[in-house]
Formats: sequence, C-alpha cells, structure tokens
Amino acid sequence: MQTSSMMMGASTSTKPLRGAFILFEGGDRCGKTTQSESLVKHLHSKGVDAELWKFPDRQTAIGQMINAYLQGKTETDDAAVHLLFSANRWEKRDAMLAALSAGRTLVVDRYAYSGAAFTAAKGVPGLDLAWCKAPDSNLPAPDATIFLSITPEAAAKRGGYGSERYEKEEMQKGVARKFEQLKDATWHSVDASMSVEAVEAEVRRIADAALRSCEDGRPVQYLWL
Ligand code: DGP
Repeated sequence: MQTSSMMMGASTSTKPLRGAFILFEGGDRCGKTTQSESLVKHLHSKGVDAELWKFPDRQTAIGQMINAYLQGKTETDDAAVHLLFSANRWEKRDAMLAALSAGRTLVVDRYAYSGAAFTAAKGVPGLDLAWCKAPDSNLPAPDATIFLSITPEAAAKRGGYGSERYEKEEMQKGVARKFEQLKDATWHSVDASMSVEAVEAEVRRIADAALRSCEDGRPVQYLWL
C-alpha cells in the first residue's frame, strides 16, 4: 500500500497526497499564536491548502468544561480534567484524519504534548508522564513538532502571564522540564527569544521540510504506540 502511495506522490501534480500535520508546542507566552497564524498566512500565500487548529477547542461541550476549569470557575479532579483534555482531542480525531487525507495541511496550536506536560508538571502522585501519555495513544501524530523554546522568566516578561490557572512561573518551569522528556523524532526546538522574523524563517524551513516529506509519501503516524 505504502509503495503505491509513494509512486502516486512521485508521479502526480504538485498537490500533496495528504496534508501535513504541523504542531506548535511550548510554554505559555512563547509566541505560538503569532507564529502559527503567520505560518498559515505564509502557506496560503504559496497556494497551500492550510488551516489553523487550536487545542483545547473551547467550542465543544467538552471544551466548555475545560474552559470553565482553566478560568477557575470550576474545580475538577486532576485525573478527570486530564481525560477531558484528551477527549477534546479524540473528538476531533476523525475530522483531523479526514482533513489530512483531503490534502489539507493542519497547523495546530497545542496538542497531546501539552496534555502530558501540563498534567505531569502538577506532580500529583500516580499521574506521571507515562500515565499522562496513555489516553492520547493512537491519536494522529504530528509530522513536525515546532517547540518554541523560551525560559519561563523571559516568557513572564512578555507582558506578563494572564489570569488562567496554569499561567504562573513555577508551573511553567515544571512544564518546561516535562516537555524536555517528551522530545521525539518530530521535535524541532526553535529559540523563541529571537526576533519574530527570525523565528518565522526557522518555522518556514521546518514546515517546508514536513510538507515535502508528505509529498514524498510519508504516511500519517500515530502517537505513542
Ligand atoms: P492556550 O489556549 O493555548 O492558552 O491553553 C490553555 C492552557 O491550558 C495553557 O495553560 C496550556 C493548558 N493546556 C493545553 N492543553 C492541555 C492539556 O491537554 N492538558 C492540560 N492539563 N493543560 C493543557
């Protein structure tokens, strides 16, 4: 199967066989929003069918429960809220796979790596990284993960953290340590303390390579199996 897909990819037009899944991860205030929006604009300018997705998706019923939790309006058990974040990704799985196979590139702002890093950083007994990763196993995996790296101190100076639950320097330090442990073959760490333009250039280089690998027939991968 893979061989015939690869042959099709090599012989047909410039439209990729499938879209690429390009993920942005990082601590709060690392510049993900600016960079993910800029990348989508850039891809559109090159005629690439691309869409920006964001997790948590606060529009769904599950997303609204997550939103209330993040805003401190509700208290939820740490394991239960972890599973809600994961469910919020699972409820998008089919749509995600359908978009990718229709040739649409997805630029995604946060995903399962945030899921594992933020919960594991709480240090709740029993909720270690392995436990945190388990519910997201078998979700589509990114083709490239762009990790915007910035120290929690530098992030805090960027206009300060907001008022949401995790936007505190101590928590962000723990999250940064957990992200370190989650690095995998898709991972590209980009120094987010550079100028917006310099980060954009790096991001575009990584995204172009991911698109090329999908054009060359790279199949969709799945997380953490
Ligand atoms: P954002 O909308 O990107 O600012 O994300 C909201 C906050 O939720 C942010 O502090 C990161 C955190 N977060 C994102 N995804 C997850 C997740 O899956 N699990 C947990 N525990 N936290 C998450």
